[in-house]
Amino acid sequence: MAELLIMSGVTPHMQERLKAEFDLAFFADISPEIWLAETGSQVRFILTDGPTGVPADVLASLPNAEIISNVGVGYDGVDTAVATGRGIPVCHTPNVLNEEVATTALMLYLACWRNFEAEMAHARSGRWEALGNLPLPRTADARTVGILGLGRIGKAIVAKLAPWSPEILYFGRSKQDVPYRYFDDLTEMARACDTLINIAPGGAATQHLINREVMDAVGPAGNLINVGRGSTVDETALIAALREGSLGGAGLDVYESEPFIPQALRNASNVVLLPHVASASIETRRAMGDLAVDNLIAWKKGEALISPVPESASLI
Ligand code: NAP
Ligand code: 8YV
Repeated sequence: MAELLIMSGVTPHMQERLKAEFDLAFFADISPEIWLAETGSQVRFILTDGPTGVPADVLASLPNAEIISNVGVGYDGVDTAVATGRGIPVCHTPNVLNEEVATTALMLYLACWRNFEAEMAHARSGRWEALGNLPLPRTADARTVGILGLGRIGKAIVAKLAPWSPEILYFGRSKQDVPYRYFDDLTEMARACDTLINIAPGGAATQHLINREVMDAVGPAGNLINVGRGSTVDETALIAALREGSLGGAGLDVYESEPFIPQALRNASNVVLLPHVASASIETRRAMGDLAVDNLIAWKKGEALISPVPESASLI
């Protein structure tokens, strides 16, 4: 039997817990076409993560799938319309990663404004002794920060930025009851801020929302921080804007075609790059893994799901 198909995202700790409850099959170990045709009907439960999701052809080959549990809060790799249409709820891991992701956003913010990557390389290389100091960077204090996606993590980012006394602006589909200036136009917010932080979900609705016009509006003295999804930023336009200096700098954790990072970004001196590690601490990944496993066990036992995505509400 292969009742739980593990697409990705499993850790040894999660595997121990899952082994006690389910018969496991690992997508990495199978030849998908043959296996799915012969064994796909046995699969009732699916575990995956943000980058992998559940490809449409795989889901279509699992006629008895009952639930998808996603290790990660972003679930743009899962087609929730198809899942809902088939009566399959999707679960994710909100809240347990808010602080970790916010810490990463803060580190990128500080690194960009204070030119930390170049300063660290300067110290390590011995060039300080030979050449003296680098040109002075700009301060991280009292900036005007525009948040695209003032949700759970967006609010944690705002809280972590507080000691740097920023003015906070935000853009989203709806105005919230918060003491920050709301914009219903992203370009207008970009014009008003000197740091644009993206922490909105990926997917069709936010595809390339941060386009060249928005980047130019942030401007030559501004920084773009992306800890949301790579798909939200037009990466080709970003490379051009950084090269031409119409956008001052960028701090990036996510990219359009992960794990590929375009060489032009890797060569650019005005960017700070991370390999999609915003939630990547031992403690936070364990909490995310436990929540993803808890959802699967709850479902198997016929108990209420702990953290279904909003699109699954009609199924619960
Ligand atoms: P959340 O609480 O649902 O917040 C999402 C925010 O985005 C909301 O404020 C929402 O506001 C806004 N939003 C949603 N759709 C939008 C649209 N089409 N246009 C403009 N704004 C939109 O989610 P969260 O828990 O904070 O997580 C946010 C995202 O961060 C995840 O979906 C994931 O993609 C990303 N993330 C990345 C990492 C990483 O490792 N880099 C880690 C965790 C999360 P409105 O509803 O008012 O529009
Ligand atoms: C994870 C993420 O790195 O939660 C998310 O949306 O992007 C990250 O926390 C990813 O889902 C892999 O588990």
